[in-house]
Amino acid sequence: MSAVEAGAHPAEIGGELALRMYEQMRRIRVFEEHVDELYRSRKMPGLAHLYIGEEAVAVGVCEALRQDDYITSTHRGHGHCLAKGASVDRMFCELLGKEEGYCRGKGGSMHIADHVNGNLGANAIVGGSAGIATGAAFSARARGTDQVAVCFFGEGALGQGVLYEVMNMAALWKLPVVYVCENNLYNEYTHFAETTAGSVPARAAAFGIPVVEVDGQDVRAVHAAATSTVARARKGEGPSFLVAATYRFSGHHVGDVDRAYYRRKDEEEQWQSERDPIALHAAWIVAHGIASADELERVDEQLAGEVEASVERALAAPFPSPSEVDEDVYA
Ligand SMILES: Cc1ncc(C[n+]2csc(CCOP(=O)(O)OP(=O)(O)O)c2C)c(N)n1
Repeated sequence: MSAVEAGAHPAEIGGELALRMYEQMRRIRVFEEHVDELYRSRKMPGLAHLYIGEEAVAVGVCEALRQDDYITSTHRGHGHCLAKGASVDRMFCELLGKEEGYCRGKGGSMHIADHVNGNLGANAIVGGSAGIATGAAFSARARGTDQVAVCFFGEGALGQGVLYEVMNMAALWKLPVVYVCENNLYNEYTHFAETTAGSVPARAAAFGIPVVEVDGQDVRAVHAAATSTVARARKGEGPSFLVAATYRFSGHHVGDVDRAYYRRKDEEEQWQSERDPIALHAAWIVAHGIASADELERVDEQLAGEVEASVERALAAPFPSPSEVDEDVYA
């Protein structure tokens, strides 16, 4: 791999993988639409940061991983969790504060971890998971396994020093870690051009870490880029830095409804109508004769039913007993 490789080449993928990636992206989309609705109808305590629009990044990357590979996530983490295999039921239970949730209802949206599937957790601290992912990669090396760690982060984390400390170590020690920068253009309510000096790929290139820049709305391109960077890490050739160009279709969080003061409505509409990763992948599936539009619609209907049933179960599920209020809580 060259120092900076512009654009991964979408690999030819089989129909089974193409359909699985479609289904996974749709599952995330429907899940997130319900989260928004739960917030608006005041059934969900607290806030959540929706991943709608960015689904191809989590799915393209996680489909290139094994179950025992690690990921670390962010405050915008539902898509990463689901793409790595988390249970929709337990995710909704966690968001609604229920006992069956991943943190027994005490963590909420930004603290979901799923160790069985290698998900070391969401993280409310911007850039906070870079050290955890690099540590997991160090641990895999020390234990002599061939596991890989993927660190998802937004471009806002490029301003955090820890990222540069750990990239330095990962490069020196050839650790099996892939840094995945999801550049959705905005750090909260500020365009990243106002917070980020110089060039994004140059940051990793400075450590001799190979960079791949990819269209984050193209799930097959993301998958191809992830497959090559993960293979490189697994072979012991060291870290990579993957920059995925993407966009969040809704607000910074569910309560960020009036956002015209920081980004134009027509910009949002253009991304939604022309760059929706699910619509783009669906069109590709149909054009390649893998499934018809009707068949995809049936997948959508089945998923909608499953996720709806899961919300209903979570709403009816019990809260933890008040006597457990100080259990599993660390300060
Ligand atoms: C260390 C730290 N500083 C500030 C914040 C407040 N904060 C929460 S999200 C966010 C912006 C994050 O932008 P980015 O990393 O690009 O992720 P995105 O929200 O776009 O997915 C900020 C500044 C925080 N959570 N942690």
